[in-house]
Amino acid sequence: MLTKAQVEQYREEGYLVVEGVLDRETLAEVRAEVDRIVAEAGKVAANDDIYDLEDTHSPRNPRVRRIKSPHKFFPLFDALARSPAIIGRIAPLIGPDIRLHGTKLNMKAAGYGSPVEWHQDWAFYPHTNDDVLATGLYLDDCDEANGALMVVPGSHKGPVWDHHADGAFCGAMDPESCAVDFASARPLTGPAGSMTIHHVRAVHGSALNRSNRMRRLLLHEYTAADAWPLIMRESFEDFVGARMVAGKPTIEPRVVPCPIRMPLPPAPNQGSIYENQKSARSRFFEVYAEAR
Ligand SMILES: O=C(O)CCC(=O)C(=O)O
Repeated sequence: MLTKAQVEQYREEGYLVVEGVLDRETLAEVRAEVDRIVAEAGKVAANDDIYDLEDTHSPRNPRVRRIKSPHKFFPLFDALARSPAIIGRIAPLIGPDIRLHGTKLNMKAAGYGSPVEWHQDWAFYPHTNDDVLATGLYLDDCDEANGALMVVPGSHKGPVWDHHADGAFCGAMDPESCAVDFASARPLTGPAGSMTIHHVRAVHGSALNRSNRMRRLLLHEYTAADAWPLIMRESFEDFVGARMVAGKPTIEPRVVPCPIRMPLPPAPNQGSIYENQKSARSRFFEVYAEAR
């Protein structure tokens, strides 16, 4: 389900955009479920297992930044993470035996949706090999104005950058001390229903949504079954069972030389990348408070 040119682009540049992955009906169904979940956010005052909230959230004025791990709580999202439309497109990149690492739905609401600072997913969850990637389904048409995901091409072949500040993990690169040409970053734009794919080592981030349009991105993180995490956070039964979305598990990890930095000691602010990044030394993207 990917052309040879798409596979080559992924290998060379570390990212892809594939249009038309979600058909109109599925898109409508997913959007309706998201609206339902967001409508419930008025009942919560603080971050919990499901909601990651904008700093400006209040029960009266609900502002959801992320729905965390939607596949764990809502069957529609579990089914989506296993769907042939996605698995068929990533198998040519990481092989037929595939494990789901995690899911998250970043909302980036119109007018104030938070930026995500430059980072590499590899800095959060290093594995024994880097046949690991994330897909992102756009639930809205996405362009640069509403906060497209941006990837620095070729950065997946480079170093793993320091994601620490003041002696602890902060989930963000320091834009002032990294030798990365952020100006070369490509915006991954596309109509609703498109899917982005980025390599686990690719440097990526996204800006504040200053447009009057939402930008919802449903991210799925997948690994080759023989890529074992260097920090195991979930049960072995799940690891070889429910989290397998295609093919067979193995207890023989494939180990390849890759640059690694451990995300330790843990970030002082826990709960999500947005919380982790609050302890970053400097920011690249403007935030809502400054934009007003
Ligand atoms: O939502 C985005 O634009 C970026 C998401 C991302 O990189 C993350 O949540 O790790």
